[in-house]
Amino acid sequence: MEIDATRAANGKSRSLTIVIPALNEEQGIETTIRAIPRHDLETMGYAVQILVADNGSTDRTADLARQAGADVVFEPERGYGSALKAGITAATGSIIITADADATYPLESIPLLLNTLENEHLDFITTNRFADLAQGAMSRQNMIGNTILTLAARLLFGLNIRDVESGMWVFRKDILKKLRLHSDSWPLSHEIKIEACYYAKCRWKEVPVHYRARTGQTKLLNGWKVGFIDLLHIAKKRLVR
Ligand SMILES: Nc1nc2c(ncn2[C@@H]2O[C@H](COP(=O)(O)OP(=O)(O)OP(=O)(O)O)[C@@H](O)[C@H]2O)c(=O)[nH]1
Ligand SMILES: [Mg+2]
Repeated sequence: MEIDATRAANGKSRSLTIVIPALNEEQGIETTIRAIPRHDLETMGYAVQILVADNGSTDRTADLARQAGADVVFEPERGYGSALKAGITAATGSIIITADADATYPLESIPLLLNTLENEHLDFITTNRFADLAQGAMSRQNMIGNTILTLAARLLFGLNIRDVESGMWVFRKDILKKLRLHSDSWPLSHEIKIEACYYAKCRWKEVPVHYRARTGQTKLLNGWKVGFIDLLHIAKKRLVR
């Protein structure tokens, strides 16, 4: 239904939406959106929608996003998970790609990731930032926290994964009906992987990517506290889905 509607509107047979959660990211939002190789993706036959999910920016994030060619969806409930879920729900594409609004994830690699999804008949791709970390891209604290959380997910769920908190995913929208995504905050990042790869048994792969140092201020405050909540959430997810 969605694909047919897109074909009628754009003459394209495939459709994708890039969902970008953003909270006061006026310094990075334009660079992030402009890094999307929209023309190349359209040449590949995709109708492209860029959707910024904003739920509380008090700066020019939304205006700059629209100027750069994105649609903006607003969600009253604050939080990383809440914003992402609102964006994913509003997405018209049959394939969804997520990335932060801070110019860290390699949006120029989207064609490569899509080819991997299509050629290897996958449902879900997650990315491994540790494979190619630029200098200063991840603080020592985040590196330690991410390593502990990844080890917990590997141990508890037997997932062969190296970066359980990566925020860049590529997946078919139709897998959403099989996923139980409860978190409205940071845990959504590992919850979607545990749901897709462990509970829903999707065909998945983790792909190495380049990860750059952030533009603008981090929104991940109280890192150790967030990490502890994440760890509890992973453990709880093993007991109750
Ligand atoms: N809409 C919305 N976006 C959020 C919220 N919290 C975080 N974000 C966005 O989610 C993405 C991830 O947040 P970041 O601050 O980049 O967190 P991180 O990637 O773990 O850490 P650094 O990039 O190292 O700072 C960014 O694009 C944020 O703007 C929120 O409450 N609402
Ligand atoms: Mg970030």
